[in-house]
Amino acid sequence: MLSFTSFSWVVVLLLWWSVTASANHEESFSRYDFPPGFVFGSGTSAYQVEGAVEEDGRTPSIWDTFARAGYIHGATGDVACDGYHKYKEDVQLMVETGLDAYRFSISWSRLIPHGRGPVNPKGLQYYNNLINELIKHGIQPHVTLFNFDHPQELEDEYGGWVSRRIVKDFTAYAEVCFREFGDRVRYWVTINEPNVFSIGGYDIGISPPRRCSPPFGFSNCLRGNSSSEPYLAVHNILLSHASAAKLYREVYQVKQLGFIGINVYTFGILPLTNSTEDVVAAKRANEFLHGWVVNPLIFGDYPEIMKKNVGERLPKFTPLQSKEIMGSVDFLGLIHYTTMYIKDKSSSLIFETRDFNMDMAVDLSLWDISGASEVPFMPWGLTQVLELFKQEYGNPPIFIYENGQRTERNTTLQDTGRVKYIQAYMGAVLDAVRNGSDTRGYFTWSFLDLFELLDGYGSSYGHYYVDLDDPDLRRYPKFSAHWYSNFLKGEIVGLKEDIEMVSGQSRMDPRKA
Ligand SMILES: *[C@@H]1O[C@H](CO)[C@@H](O)[C@H](O)[C@H]1NC(C)=O
Ligand SMILES: *[C@@H]1O[C@H](CO)[C@@H](O)[C@H](O)[C@H]1NC(C)=O
Ligand SMILES: *[C@@H]1O[C@H](CO)[C@@H](O)[C@H](O)[C@H]1NC(C)=O
Ligand SMILES: CC(=O)N[C@H]1CO[C@H](CO)[C@@H](O)[C@@H]1O
Repeated sequence: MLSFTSFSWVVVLLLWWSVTASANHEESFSRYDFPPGFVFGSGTSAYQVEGAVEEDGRTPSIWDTFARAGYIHGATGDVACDGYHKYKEDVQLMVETGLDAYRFSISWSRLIPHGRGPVNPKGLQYYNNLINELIKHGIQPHVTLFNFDHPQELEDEYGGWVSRRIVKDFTAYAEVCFREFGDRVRYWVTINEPNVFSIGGYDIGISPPRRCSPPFGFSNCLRGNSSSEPYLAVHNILLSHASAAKLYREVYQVKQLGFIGINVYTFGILPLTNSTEDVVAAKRANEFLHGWVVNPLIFGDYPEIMKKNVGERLPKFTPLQSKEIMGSVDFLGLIHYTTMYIKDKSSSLIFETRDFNMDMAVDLSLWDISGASEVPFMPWGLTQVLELFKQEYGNPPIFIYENGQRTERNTTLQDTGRVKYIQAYMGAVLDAVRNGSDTRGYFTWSFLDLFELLDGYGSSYGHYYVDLDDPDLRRYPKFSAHWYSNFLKGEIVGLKEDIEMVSGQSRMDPRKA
């Protein structure tokens, strides 16, 4: 039963990268229906795109260790898209696509190979080159400092995010980035998705650093504690974020005039039935999944229901920490792919040994993995999330930093399903913006077909197909690249004829033949 509960988390995490489907949001709009200055972009992350993992002084991150141990069926980011060498070519594709902005992350172990101490001049040069190339072409860099890939040395030395020692090292790393790149980078995200990172890496152990404890783990974790470490990791992440944000604001923001935020993974959440239990459970799921990260940033503390259900395992903020965390974001980055139904499972609270999911006390087992690729997508779930952030959290500025559709890799360049998905979700963002949400940008995931976390090269979200059989890893635009490009140039999308054209092409998709 306990492992079944954890099994549910795998379902959720699978959905994290496996949403595909069809829908028909028929409203037509163009980018000019969004507020002036609204930014459209696309993203990647360091380990997923750069390759060159042993080049020019970079040392392994926890993702290198995990992938090389074979957990992604042998796939690794050793070469990935070779973005380290092909950045100029890729920026050229961004120019052709017409992106306003590009979201990427910095590899901590490329910039500071031992986690702290000397900066690697070659790493510095690479990110300077990339940033300069973007700026030269008028593309805004949006930079994430931590995208799941801290240096393996820090994991070995003190356990990475489960140790308070990481606060100092992360802050020093962030300072190097602010100091070296902040004259050109105005949008900083400290940490990507602490909620998903902790559940995957510290509760069920299906992603690095692969810490977990029986009966919750999926792999035989060598260390960890699924009952307490997910909470500890998020706590240290929040303290690290607050520390870096404080430094940025006190020393750099005044002259660099940038903005700092954090990313949170969000689900649209609906009660399975209208029973009081399920409605309350849906609210609880919101508090656990989103409030865990966002409440401390907005209100200075974890949600009451988490304190109640998690008890002593939930670390506490001192009054000073609470004060420093509260308000430590200029904006929130949201990652969003899907909506899920919530069924109450308060019965899990009678067990002494619990993990995050049991503390949340909801039953996620109704998610069907086999049907995942056919789940109808629910763009209004994103409108609902944006409404929730507006109403519960005082309408902070928001960037949607990831949204996109998974398909199998290399089935076709005619990714018409992806176009329908993106168009529908953009429409959902527009609905929220029209009702007052302070959303300021929308970024698709991903610019290229890259090394997908947990799935290697088996699936793709990209606008550009990367031919892995070609030694030059040539990039080919998919239909969604052309479509996005036209949208970015001001074309109206969502017209009836577009949809017919799109569905006509989708019938040629071999998977549906
Ligand atoms: C996990 O941590 C909790 C709280 O510190 C402790 O009570 C429990 O015994 C630990 N479990 C394991 C498997 O180490
Ligand atoms: C719950 O109630 C609302 C409003 O009455 C209704 O629209 C919806 O269909 C109900 N949902 C379920 C699952 O019964
Ligand atoms: C629009 O915003 C108002 C004010 O926040 C809110 O009461 C209302 O529910 C929102 N409408 C929708 C459809 O979400
Ligand atoms: C490895 C593989 O399946 N390659 C295919 C990718 O898609 C192109 C275009 O459809 C095919 O020509 C390749 O054979």
